[in-house]
Amino acid sequence: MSALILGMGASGFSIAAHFAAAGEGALAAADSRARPPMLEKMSQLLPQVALFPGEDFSRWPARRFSEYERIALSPGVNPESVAAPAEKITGDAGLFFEAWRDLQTQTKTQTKTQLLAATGTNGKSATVTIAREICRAAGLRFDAVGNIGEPLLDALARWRREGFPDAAALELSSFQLETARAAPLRAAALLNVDDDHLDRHGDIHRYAAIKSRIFGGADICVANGDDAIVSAMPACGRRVVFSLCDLRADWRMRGGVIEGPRAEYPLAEISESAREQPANVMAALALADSLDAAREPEWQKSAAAALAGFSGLPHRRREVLRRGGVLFVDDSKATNAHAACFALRAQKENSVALIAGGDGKGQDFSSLVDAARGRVFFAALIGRDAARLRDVFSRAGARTAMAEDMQEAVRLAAEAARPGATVLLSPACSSLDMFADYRARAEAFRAAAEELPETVANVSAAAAEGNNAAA
Ligand code: UMA
Repeated sequence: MSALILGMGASGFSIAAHFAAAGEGALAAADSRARPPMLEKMSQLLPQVALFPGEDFSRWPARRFSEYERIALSPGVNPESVAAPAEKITGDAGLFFEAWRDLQTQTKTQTKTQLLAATGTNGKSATVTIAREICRAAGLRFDAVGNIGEPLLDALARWRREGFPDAAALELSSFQLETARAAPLRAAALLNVDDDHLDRHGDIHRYAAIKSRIFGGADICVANGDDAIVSAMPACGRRVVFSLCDLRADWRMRGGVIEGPRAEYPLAEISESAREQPANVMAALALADSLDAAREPEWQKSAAAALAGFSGLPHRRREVLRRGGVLFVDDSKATNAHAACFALRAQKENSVALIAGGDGKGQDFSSLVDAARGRVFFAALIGRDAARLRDVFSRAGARTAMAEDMQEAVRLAAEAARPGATVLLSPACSSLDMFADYRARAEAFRAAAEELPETVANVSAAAAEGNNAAA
């Protein structure tokens, strides 16, 4: 079967390798960038794939696509930008589930691995990571893969080589779900639906409908009872509800204790990183609880130990360094306003010199006004949506400045900050207009902070004192 792969990033490479390993016929890959990230790796390791970098395939006529039987999209490629019939289009998640079904139908390759998955506007990475920690603490071989980092098809190839885990949690984005059909999952969690990616999905109803696909083939559907959109979604499998306010939910909060069907976890006994995201913890507990291993007598004890030891995610409110009494915090993973609000609300009064901006993906930023008011005294703004954010933070009473790049933003924020303040990178935007991904953005932040002279905040402190207080 011939196939065209669109996008030569991490997923594009994994799709090409998957097709090549399956011995598929004519393979080609295209990317709008002249030097896409995986160009060299693909030409070296997959010489059978014809490569078309620097091609704006959104302008290709239908006949260019008709040469191929399948068109496999990287998550970042909008299906609507491709003039190919919908039935030919697939993506990495669609191919992963197809391959998974094939594995299960042949006795020789059947695996006992139980698949879990999570989606939602925010908290997906935290949820699959907490589920992984819980399961590993119980002695399971358990991987968290997908949107969190390792592409699904790379994980599948690795499992084929090295052996399948006991269970795995797939982090799935709306981009991946958009091109996938019902997934054969033991349990799927839908965490929340908020304004994000609306430049791609049009409106929140369409975005929500795509997210709800995660429930399509799941035996157990874990739903956030506190999210009105999620609560209204139909579930095919057994519904398990988690809620911070509803005492009738399967997983609920009562007097500072997370209560589940068979176990209780007092918040006081779990780590600070886990305690500050109780909804994600409940979703992870509910997912993990769907596994056969959760019936073991020691399960609750090991889950409690995992929650006590959970230290958070990389690039999520992580302290990077201190310079001249100013703390630099990396929250680069906050790619939408919802996530940035969460980081801001945890900050002290009048303490934040914020760095925000990038590609806002058509979001409504207005929720940031309240979260920033009284906390953010200065905002350095970068990227495509810097001007829109300048209005938002001005409305919140902060001084603002536009910066060309991360280095300038860090310098401006550090100069505005007095000792005791926090320079917080919490962009509320995707990084793709300026960086390869949010990790590269975090690296640029760290590098710029490390380059600052030790004295930068102190030197400007006297001048800034009045400013900060006045802001
Ligand atoms: N490209 C085009 N034309 C387009 C769009 C993209 O040619 O219209 C090309 C780009 O030039 C680039 C390549 O496609 O060379 C990139 O493909 P991609 O954007 O799909 O990114 P990947 O590198 O394959 O990474 C993807 C996810 N990225 C996106 O969904 C945008 C990664 O999630 C994920 O970790 C990785 O697959 C492995 O599964 C990142 C992300 O930002 C973290 N996700 C979004 C989010 O979490 O909000 C959904």
